[in-house]
Amino acid sequence: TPTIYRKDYTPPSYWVRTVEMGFDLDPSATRVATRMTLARNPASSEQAVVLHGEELELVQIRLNGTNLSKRDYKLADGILRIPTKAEDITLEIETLIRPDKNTSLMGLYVSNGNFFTQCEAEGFRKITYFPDRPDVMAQYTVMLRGDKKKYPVLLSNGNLIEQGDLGDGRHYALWEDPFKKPSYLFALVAGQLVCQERTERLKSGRKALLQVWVEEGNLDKTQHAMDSLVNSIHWDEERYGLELDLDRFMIVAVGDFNMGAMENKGLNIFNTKFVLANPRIATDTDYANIEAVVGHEYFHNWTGNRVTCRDWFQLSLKEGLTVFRDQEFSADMIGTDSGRAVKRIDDVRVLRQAQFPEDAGPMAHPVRPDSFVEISNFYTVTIYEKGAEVVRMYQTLLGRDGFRKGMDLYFERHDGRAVECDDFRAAMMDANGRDLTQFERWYSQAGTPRVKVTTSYDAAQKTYDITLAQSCPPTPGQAKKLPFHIPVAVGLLDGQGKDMPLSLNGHSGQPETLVLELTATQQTFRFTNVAEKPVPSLLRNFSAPVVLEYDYSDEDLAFLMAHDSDAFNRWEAGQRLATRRLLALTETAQQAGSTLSVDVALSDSLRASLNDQSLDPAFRETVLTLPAETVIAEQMEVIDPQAIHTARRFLRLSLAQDLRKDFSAIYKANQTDGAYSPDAASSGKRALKNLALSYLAELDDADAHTLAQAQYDAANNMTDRMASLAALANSQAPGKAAALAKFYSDFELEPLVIDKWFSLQAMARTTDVAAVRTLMKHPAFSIKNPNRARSLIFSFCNGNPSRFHAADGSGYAFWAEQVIALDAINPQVAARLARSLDRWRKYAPALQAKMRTALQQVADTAKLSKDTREVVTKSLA
Ligand code: HT7
Ligand code: ZN
Repeated sequence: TPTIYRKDYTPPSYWVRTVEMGFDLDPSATRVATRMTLARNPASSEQAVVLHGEELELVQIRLNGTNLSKRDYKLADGILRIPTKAEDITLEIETLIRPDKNTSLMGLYVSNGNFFTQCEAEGFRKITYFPDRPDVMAQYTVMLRGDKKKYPVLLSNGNLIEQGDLGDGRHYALWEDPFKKPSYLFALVAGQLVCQERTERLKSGRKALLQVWVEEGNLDKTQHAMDSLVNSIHWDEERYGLELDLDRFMIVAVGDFNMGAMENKGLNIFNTKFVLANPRIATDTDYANIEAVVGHEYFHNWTGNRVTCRDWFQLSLKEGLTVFRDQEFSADMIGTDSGRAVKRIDDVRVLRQAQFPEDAGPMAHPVRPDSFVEISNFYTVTIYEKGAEVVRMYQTLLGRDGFRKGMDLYFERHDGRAVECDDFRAAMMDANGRDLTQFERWYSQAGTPRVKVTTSYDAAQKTYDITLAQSCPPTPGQAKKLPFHIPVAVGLLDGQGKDMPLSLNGHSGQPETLVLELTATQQTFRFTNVAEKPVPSLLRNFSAPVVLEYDYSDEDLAFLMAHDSDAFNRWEAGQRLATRRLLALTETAQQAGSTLSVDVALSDSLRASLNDQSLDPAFRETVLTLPAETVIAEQMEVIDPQAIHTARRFLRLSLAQDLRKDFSAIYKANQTDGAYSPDAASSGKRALKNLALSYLAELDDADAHTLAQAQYDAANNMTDRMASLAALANSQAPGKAAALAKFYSDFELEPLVIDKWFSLQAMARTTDVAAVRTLMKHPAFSIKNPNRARSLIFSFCNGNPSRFHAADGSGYAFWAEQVIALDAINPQVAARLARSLDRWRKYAPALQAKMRTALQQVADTAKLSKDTREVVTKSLA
């Protein structure tokens, strides 16, 4: 299979002006009739119309009203080429497709008897022959026809123009999208669905109809998604001056979906996981995720749809920007400074747990990749989360107002167009009169930069020097890196823990945080009038996606934890302290016959934060949460999953012993009485209370069992229920099996809750491969449903490292089996699972050998999708 290179971009030979589509919906034979008008693109030298098509039965092609025979076109390797030089042409194409056999969930497919589409990135070509590339933008009119009883609801993009009966038990609906769009934003939905709707007044005074469509029986789970949509609409009006451009905006939930959701113009299609919520079935995290994903898809309406990508190498142009926007939206919805900090911490955690490893592994790629085999493999944490960090750095460098000016100019210049990441950067530069040429390297160079900091204080001169030195490790295809433009936000704390006023290079009266711009390999910044030797607070609010190295003493870290005015860095100091202990414990755990021990200094610092009433409960919860096993793993030369697990468990147990009384008091003090509400204050209290429960559960004694069981029995919401069930599942509590069984029977009819049930067990300490295999035999398990496969198989392979990396290699053999099985059903989902062994070279030789065998077993499979093949080939390279 060929590799596609960014440098090979060529413009399309023909533009498509209008598309009229007719669908005769039938699960086993849907007829798709397409009529399109095309115009020659003078910028192309190709003398042919080039159309993509996959898994289609071609019934007929007509060019300007004349039937074409096989001699008139060439069809090979998914490309239909019709030689012509004509300026304007009309093409009519009829195809037949089989949605009921479509298990890849790309193109048109059936889920629970209803029809759905997923066209991004290259799914439209599974519906009809078309120039399926994002720079071809056209206006669509869509006629849907189907059985009235089986498919009472017929939806597509844009406005409903007409609907009616066709006699013969069938009916139709005609939809027209007033905006031109690339084919990846096309959507249709048909089936038995019901909706919650409301009319909302927009900033200009116009009214828009908002709908959330779900299967019958789920209407009582749509309120939060609707509220989130309304909040998103008004947030984009206020923060960016962007108004909804349609009279109707629909969200539809589907149980079979490869990703989180899809921003199809005016007809967003969502994984049920990111729509359905009520206190009975959804946790606080679910509520927050729904708000974020509804926001994300809605914000795409401008950043992605109105201005789209020229080619898929530019994917982060829309995804990085839209993730940044949804992060800011969620932060604003919480509203408090402390809430913003917690959100920032959560986002940085994702970056460190998932993106840093990607950037250091065989699939590392720049935010704007140079090549790919299968674009679906590039919907990555680098494109999304690192891309969002890159966008955030513009804001850090230019300020909020400067960033807004850049956004305004971006829309002014590019509305209705398909553009590149460079165009976004140019808009930011030009709107602010700033040279951001070097900033381009954030798009072109992969790898996580390291910034090494050294400081020196001159008491006589009262100067303080901060020297920043940057480097970036090699990544596939990029041995050497040029220096990045890195904003490093710093503050200096005096002996009382107060921010010192900063004067840099003679300029005094600066605020307490300054953004140093590191552009060379090494630079020194001299602060003057520094009255005493400060403790530096570096990379405040995580101002750049880098690894920052500074030789803090334990005392400095405890001091920052207690005093830093930057909440992110208060948290960060605690994480550094804990990481130090965890790495030392891991090393000890690797030596046979050793006993683990830890000093009380960490407990003392954590106790102070735990009991600090001036801090929000949600923030305290983040401080008391130890770095994840995967984060510790990234800091080791050679990863030893068992030793990391032993070390982390040991530290959690010692903290539970040292802070037992404190945790008990916190548990009691943070009860949320009354009706459930997912607001930030209540969910923060629950988070802290459940953190206390999880530490107390480490003691695994009768008191802890009773506490967890009592919470389980009394819970009036899913957050408390899941937290107590997890505590029981990871313990030796006598009631553990009964609680798991009761949970199942109570929620048997709620697929999203049963996903949680599988997932919780997959990640439980006692769950080994044999137990996962047993769970796979459960009647509720199906590998065909992505959510279910993720809840069990992915949760085990990615979320239970010590069991997955069992010394006998049984986890890897299981992984290979599941990748191969999934690949035959759904290549995208299989390729995601294939990523679990990415970092195999980082492990001890004995494990490496077994991982390699498993990877090779997948690679040797004859009929493997290009999705999975790309991942395993790059892993083994
Ligand atoms: N833009 C959406 C991408 C997406 C997707 C990509 C490949 C395969 C299936 C997919 N479903 C959705 C998601 C988003 O970022 O909003
Ligand atoms: Zn997106």
